[in-house]
Amino acid sequence: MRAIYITTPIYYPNSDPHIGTAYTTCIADFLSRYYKMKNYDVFFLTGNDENSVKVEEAARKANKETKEYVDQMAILFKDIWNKLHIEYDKFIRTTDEEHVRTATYVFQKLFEEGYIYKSFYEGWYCKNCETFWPKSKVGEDKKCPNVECQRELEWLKEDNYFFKLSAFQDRLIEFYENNPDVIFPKSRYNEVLSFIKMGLQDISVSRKNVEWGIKVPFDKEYTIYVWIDALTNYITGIGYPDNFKAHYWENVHHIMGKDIIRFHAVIWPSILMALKLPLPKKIIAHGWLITAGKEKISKSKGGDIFNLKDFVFNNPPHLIMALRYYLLREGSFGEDIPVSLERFTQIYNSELANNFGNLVSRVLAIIQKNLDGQVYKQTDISSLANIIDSFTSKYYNYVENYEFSKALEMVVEIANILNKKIEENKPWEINDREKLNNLMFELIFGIVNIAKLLYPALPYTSKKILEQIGLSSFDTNIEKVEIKYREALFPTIKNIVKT
Ligand code: ME8
Repeated sequence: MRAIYITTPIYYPNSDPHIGTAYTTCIADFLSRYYKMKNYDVFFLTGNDENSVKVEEAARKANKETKEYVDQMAILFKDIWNKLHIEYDKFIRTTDEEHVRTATYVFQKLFEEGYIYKSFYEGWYCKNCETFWPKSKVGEDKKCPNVECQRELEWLKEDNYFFKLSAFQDRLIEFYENNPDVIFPKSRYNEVLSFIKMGLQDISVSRKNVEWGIKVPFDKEYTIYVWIDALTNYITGIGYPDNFKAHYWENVHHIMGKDIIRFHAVIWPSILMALKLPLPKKIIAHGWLITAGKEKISKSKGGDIFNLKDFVFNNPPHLIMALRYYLLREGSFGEDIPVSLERFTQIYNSELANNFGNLVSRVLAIIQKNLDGQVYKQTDISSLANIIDSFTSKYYNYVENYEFSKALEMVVEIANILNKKIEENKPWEINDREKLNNLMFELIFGIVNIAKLLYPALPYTSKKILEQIGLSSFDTNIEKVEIKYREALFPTIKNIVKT
C-alpha cells in the first residue's frame, strides 16, 4: 500500500482560526480523504504553533497564564476542525513533551554536526512577526515590511546562535533544478529558486532572554527561534527520531499559504539536509483568500465575512459542507481568491441545491413512489459507466494537479448528464415498470459515483446520500438498491447566509 503524509502549517493560536486558516485545512483534508479513497495509507497532521512571543502576548491580553491560554485555544481549534469535518490523524502542539524533545534533539544535533554556531547579531527585528529583516527591506520609517504588520522594528544586538544556511545554497539549487515539480505552483518555484540564487545568508536561530519557548539545550539563556521549533513539528508528528515512520516521510506533501513558502522551501530543506533526511516530495503553496477590497483576510486586519467560529457553531452540517465546497470550488488554486457571501449563495443554489440536491431528491422520490423504493440491475449500463469513467479520470488528474475547482466541475458535469437524462426520459410518464426500473437504476448508479467523488469535499453529504439509498460503501458494483429514507441534502437558501 502506498503511503502519503499530508501536513498543514501549524497555526499560531494568538487568535481564533478564520476562513483563511480553514482554507488550508480544508484543502489538506480534501487531499487526505482523496488519497484514502484511493486506498493510500494516509497520515494527516495539523496543529498549533504555541511557542511564539505573539501567543504569549495574546495570553497576556486575555489575562491568562500562557499555558492555560494555549490549552484553551487548542480545544477551540480542534472543535472548529471537528465541526468542519477535518479528519486529521494527529493534532500536534509545539508545547507537547514529545515535540519539545524532538526540537531539542534537532538543535543539539545541528550544533554537534557544526551547522549551528554562536556569533554576534545586529540587525532589524520585528517582535510581532518574529522575523529578522535585512537592511535592504527596511524603509526610512523603520516599520515592519510585512504589510499586515507594519509595527515599529527594533534594532537587535545580541549574541546569538546561527544556522549555516549559506552552506546549503548550491545543494538547494541543484535539488530544485533537478526536481522542478517539488514546489507548486510554478510561479512560487521560480520565486524560490531566484531567491536562493541571490545568495543565502546564515540565519539567527535563537533568541536571548525570552522566557516562553523551548530552551537551547546547551545554553539555557536562549530559546530556540520559533520557526526552527515550528518546522520541526513535521518530523515530530511521525515519531522522529526514536519511532520515525520513515515510509510517510518518503512521500510528504506540505500545504501552506504563499506567505510562508520560503521557510518551507529554503530553511526547512536545509535543516533536513543537515539531518540527512530526505527532502519533501511536495511543497504546495496556495494563494490568499482576500476581501472584496483585495486585502488579505488576516487575524490582524480581519475581513472574514463568514466569521468562521460563529459559522461552524451555529449552522447545520449541510451549510458547513457548503462552506468546504465553496472554498474548493471558487477561483483557481494557487491564485488569490476573493471571498463573498453572494458567491457562496450563488454556488450553493446553482450547484449544491439545484444540481446535486435536486438530482438525488427527484430520483429517490420516483423510486419510492413508483417502484416501491427498490431498483435492480437488469440491463447493461456500460455506456453510462464509460461516460462516468472518463469524467472520473479527469477528476483524478485535476485533483493530483491541485486543480480542485476543475475536479469538482467534473462531478457537476456528471450530475448535469443525469439531470438531462431525467428531463429527456420523463420517468414520471413511464408506466412500464421494467423500463422505469432500468432508467432509475442507471440514475442510482450515477448517484453512487457522484457520492464517491464528492466524498473528499463533502464527506457528510456523501455519507447522507449512501445512507438514504441503504449502501455502506462507495463500491459502484451494485446489483440492487433500496431507498431507506429521503431528506433534502441542500434546502434552497434565498438570501445571503447570515450566522
Ligand atoms: O505562519 N488566505 O502561522 P499562522 C489563505 N505558525 N490562507 C491563509 C490566510 C488567507 N487570507 N490567512 C492565513 C504561521 N492563512 C506559522 C506556521 S508552519 C511550520 C508554521 C493560512 O497562524 C495559510 O496557510 O500565521 C498561511 O500559510 C497560514 O494560515 C499562516 O498561519
